[in-house]
This record gives sequence, structure tokens and C-alpha cells, in this order.
Amino acid sequence: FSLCNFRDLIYSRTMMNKVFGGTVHRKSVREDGVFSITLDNSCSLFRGLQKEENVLLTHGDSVDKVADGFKVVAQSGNIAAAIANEQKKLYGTQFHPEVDLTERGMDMLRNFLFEIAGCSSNFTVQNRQLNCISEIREKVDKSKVLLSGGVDSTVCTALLNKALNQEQVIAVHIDNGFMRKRESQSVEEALTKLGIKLKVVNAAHTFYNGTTTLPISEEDRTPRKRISKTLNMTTNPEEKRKIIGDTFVKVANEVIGEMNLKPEDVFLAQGTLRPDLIESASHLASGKAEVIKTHHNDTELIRKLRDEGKVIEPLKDFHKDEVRALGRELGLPEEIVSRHPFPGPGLAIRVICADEPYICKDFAETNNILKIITDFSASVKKPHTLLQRVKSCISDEEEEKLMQITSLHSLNAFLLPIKTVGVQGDSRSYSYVCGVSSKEAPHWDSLMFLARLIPRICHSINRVVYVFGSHVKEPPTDITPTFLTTGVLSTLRQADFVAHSILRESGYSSKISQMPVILTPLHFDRDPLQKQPSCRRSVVIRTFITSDFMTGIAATPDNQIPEEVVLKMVNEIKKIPGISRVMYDLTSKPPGTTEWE
Ligand SMILES: *[C@@H]1O[C@H](CO)[C@@H](O)[C@H](O)[C@H]1NC(C)=O
Ligand SMILES: *[C@@H]1O[C@H](CO)[C@@H](O)[C@H](O)[C@H]1NC(C)=O
Ligand SMILES: *[C@@H]1O[C@H](CO)[C@@H](O)[C@H](O)[C@H]1NC(C)=O
Ligand SMILES: CC(=O)N[C@H]1CO[C@H](CO)[C@@H](O)[C@@H]1O
Repeated sequence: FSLCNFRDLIYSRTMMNKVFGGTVHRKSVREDGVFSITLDNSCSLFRGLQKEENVLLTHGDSVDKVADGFKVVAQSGNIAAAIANEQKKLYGTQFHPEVDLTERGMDMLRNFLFEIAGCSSNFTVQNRQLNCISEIREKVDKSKVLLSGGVDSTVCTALLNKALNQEQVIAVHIDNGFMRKRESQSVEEALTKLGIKLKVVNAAHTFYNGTTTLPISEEDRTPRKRISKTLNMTTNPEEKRKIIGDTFVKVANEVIGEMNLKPEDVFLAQGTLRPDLIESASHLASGKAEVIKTHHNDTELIRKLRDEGKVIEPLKDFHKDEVRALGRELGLPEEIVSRHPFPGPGLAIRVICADEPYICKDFAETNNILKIITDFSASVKKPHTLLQRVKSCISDEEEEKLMQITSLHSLNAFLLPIKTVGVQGDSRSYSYVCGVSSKEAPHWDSLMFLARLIPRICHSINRVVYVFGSHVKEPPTDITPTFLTTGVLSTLRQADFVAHSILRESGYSSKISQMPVILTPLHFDRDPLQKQPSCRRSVVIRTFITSDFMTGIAATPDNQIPEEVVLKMVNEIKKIPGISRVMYDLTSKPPGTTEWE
């Protein structure tokens, strides 16, 4: 039995000759998109489907003639979208049955597995739960299990509680002061309902006042170290993470010390999921994440347990949606189960800290290029040295579309003097954000188009955001000094709470994989005559849709999320004291990572 994507076949020359008789047509540009295909629903693969179905198709390589024994069983225009040899039970599709965008893809896979290949299904959440439970019992036996973590570990805690005796499970939650509003309470409440006692350690002030040791300077290779500033005075993202990691180790060691646990009697449980493993294996996605994760758990006891193979990860074969199903099965409330993933260092990495603006020597030139892009229809009429640079980065069709957009809409684009993390080529970079504002109401398709174009033309730009509100005439060129202090965090916590409550009430929470809300040190619209100091901050809403956790897109308002939901978030966030403007991140990954830091 075989079901595969054309592309896999096409790149194997022997398969290509065998199946297609050597006639594959290659186009220079590949484009994925949702297309309606016409299919032959007498073919076993398509049984029960309509004659027309929407699928995510890869236009690119296509088949002109099929080999003997095969026939074309689906078409998109004059392109073969699927071929089959029913006798040999071989099937090939030019589209992706495995993605959500192929509406009936699951039915096709079901047909293939159960009707064609004769598989039967026992890989159910219930069965897997039973398997997990017997594995845990066998491994842990009479020992104790220690767990620490936030909401991500709640399902793991509930599972262990079901598998073992109550006194064997020790659940600790260290509140680092970077949790969301009501997060620690809701974890505690949900676990209490299941009869699990959670030890909550409030360590917020220890974290804000935490320090780490750093090399004397970047050039200094000697083991000499200096003590960093306290976290509440640190702006460098790497240093912030390192302090949080070190402080976690310090607090965890204290807690473990107080409990008098003997290493020989203890197992350590972690709520690691399949995507965590995938994510840390991919250099594109992980960056420093892996380092941070090990660092976090690197207490003396934990290291010892790891060396002895006494770390258990019962959810390591589960994907996020499967963990959610398991959580429901275990009786956890929907609020906890359907919550979006949240990073370990929490809100700390969603505050862009700064004590000075980020303005490098390319600032002015990049702003000039941005002007040419947003005034493209006028710029092409007068010669400009930078115009050629813009043109050399875009295709003819893109040039045409840019002409059209810039003649229809009055947009302006400008650099914002802050840094965020992104992926350019194969490496991480900390670089500028580009803001776009418009005189008219936002036209989202055009903005998304610009957001794809701009980082390709200007490599020092990692992200593009839309700035809500009136046309920005004077973009800020300095910043509001911003550190991880109680006040700053409570502003972000409030904005995050408002945005997520609105998303949840709208019913679109499950359509968005993650929605970081970020606080930036940007104060717009200051009166230059009154010399008002920069004292307000601006919030960014980053909607992110992904299924593989390695790449993803921002939700387009009016397409994947209703514009009115976004506008409601914007209006409510603007009411929070100290907020200047609200922005919407338009960037896909790459070039922008999910998180801003
Ligand atoms: C499904 O059945 C197979 C064969 O009996 C077995 O090996 C496997 O463990 C079962 N899977 C689950 C999740 O129960
Ligand atoms: C902050 O930490 C330092 C040591 O690093 C300590 O001396 C000081 O008392 C702490 N301050 C507060 C307010 O906790
Ligand atoms: C940081 O914390 C220390 C000690 O807790 C405090 O003295 C200092 O004023 C704080 N700094 C800021 C910027 O809030
Ligand atoms: C036992 C323990 O502390 N596990 C934690 C290890 O670090 C990851 C990432 O921060 C947490 O999610 C685990 O809960």
C-alpha cells in the first residue's frame, strides 16, 4: 500500500520513471495555495467525497502523462492532482491531504488507512492513557515523583495522580512573577478539584532582584566573571533569560532542600510534548530555547536523577491537541485544557526592555528605502539610486501589485527604534521593527503583501507591524526607559488579559495557535513643542497560526479572525493607563519568530 505526495515521488528518479513514464513538467516557481479540484469519487481514496473539494495544492512540478496501470483520479484545471493504480493500491496526490486547509483530507486518510490498507484503530486517547498509566506504575513503583511547572504540566500532574498514590506525587509551582493574570490560581484550583495538593512558591521578588554571573566582556575568554545587574535593571534579552534560569535553579534548590527528598527515592516528571522535541531538534525554530530548557532544570538533584535515568516524560509522544483530549478525559476544566502554549520565562520575554533607542548607521537609509516602497507608484517616475535596489528584490508581478497598492492607499512605513528577534537565512538576528500606518482604514491583504516584501528588501528588518490609529507623521525616535518592574509587568498583564478574554469570548481562540501580547517602549504622538518626555508604552498583538510549530503565519483580520474582534482588543487595550498605541504584527515565521525576544 502506498499513499504519497507527488513531490516525494518526483524527486526519486526511479519512482518517477516507473510511475510517470519520465514525463514530469517542472515550473520555476512553486506556489502553494487552496484550489478546488475535480475528483473521481468512485476511486477508493475519495469514497464518500463530493465531486469538487478544496485542497492545498502545490503547483510546481506536474505530471503530463501517467505510467501504465495508473489513471488520473483528480484534476485541477488541466493539471493532474491525484493518480492511482487501484489494483496495486498505489496512490499519489499533488496536494496535501494531511493539512487543515484540505477540508476533507482526514476522510481521505481514513479511507486509505481503514478501507484500502485494512488497518484498525486502537490508537485512541483512552488506550494511550491506559498504556501511559501502566508504564508509569511499572517504572516508578513505590518511589515519589516530583513535578514543577506551570499550566503546561497540569495534564502531566493529573495523569500521574491517576496512576499513583496521592502521597507519591509532589507538585510544586514556582510563581516567578511573570505569569499571566490569575494563572497560578487557576492551576491550583483545577488541581485541587482533582484532589491534588499543589505547593505554590511565590518567588516574584526573588526573580525581580535576581542576578547571574557573566564574562567580563565579550572578548574576555578567561574564567573571570562579573555579577550582572539585577533583573529589574537589565535590558539585554540573553541576560534576562540567564538571570531567570539561574534564579529558578536557586529557588528550586531551596524548595527541594526544604522537602528533605532522598535522590534514591525520587523520580522527576516533565510535561515535555512531542512538538517540544521537534522544536528543539530544529535549529530554525529553537535558537537558544534548548539551552534555556536544560538550564532551568539543572539543579544538583535534577542532574543526578537525569544521570540515573530517573526522569520520566509520559507525554513525549503526544501532540498539543492530543494532550488537550487527554486533559479533558482526566477531568481538567476547558479553561486550562484549551489554553495556548506559554513560554517558560513568561511575560518577561514579552516586555521589550530598553534604556536607549536602537538606531544604527543604516537607520536613515533604511527609512528612505521604506519611503520608496510605500510611495512606489510616485517613486518610479523619478530616478532614485535606491529604486533599483527595491526593484532588484521583487518580481514583475510583485512590482505590478506594489504599483497598484501604493496608488490606491496612502501608507507610510518607518523604522521603530527597538530590536526584536527574527530568523534571517539560517541564523537568529536581533533587529528593527518596521511600522506601517495608513490614512484610510487598514486594507489587510495589501498590508500582508507589504509585510512579506519589506523584510526581503531590507534585511535589517525582522518584522512589520500595522500601527492602529491616525496616520503616523512623526514616528518616535526615542524610547520610554523600560525594565522588568512590578508596574511595567502589571500593565502588560492587564493588556494580555484583556486581549485573551476578548479572543476567548469571540470563539476564535482555537483558530489561533498562540497570541503573544507584547509591551514595547514606544510613545507615539508626543507634542514636540511641549517637550513632553517619552513616558507611555505601546502594545503589540501577535496572532500566530501554525500546525508544525516550525513555521507559521500571522492571522489576517477578516480572513482567519474577524476584524471586529481585533478592533475590540485594540479599543480595550487603549483604555489601560499608560498605553500609547496598539499595533498588529503582520509577520510570518520566518522571518519573524513567534515571540519577540
Ligand atoms: C494497538 O494494538 C497493537 C496490537 O495489538 C498493540 O501493540 C498496541 O500497543 C495497541 N495500541 C494502543 C495505543 O493500545
Ligand atoms: C536583592 O539581592 C541582593 C543580593 O543580590 C540583596 O543584598 C538585597 O537585599 C536584595 N534586595 C531585596 C529588596 O530583596
Ligand atoms: C530594582 O530592585 C532594587 C531592589 O529590590 C531596587 O532598589 C531598585 O530601585 C529597583 N530598580 C528599578 C529600576 O525599579
Ligand atoms: C521538573 C522541572 O523543573 N521541570 C521543568 C524543566 O524546565 C521546563 C522548561 O522551563 C519546564 O517546563 C519544566 O516544568
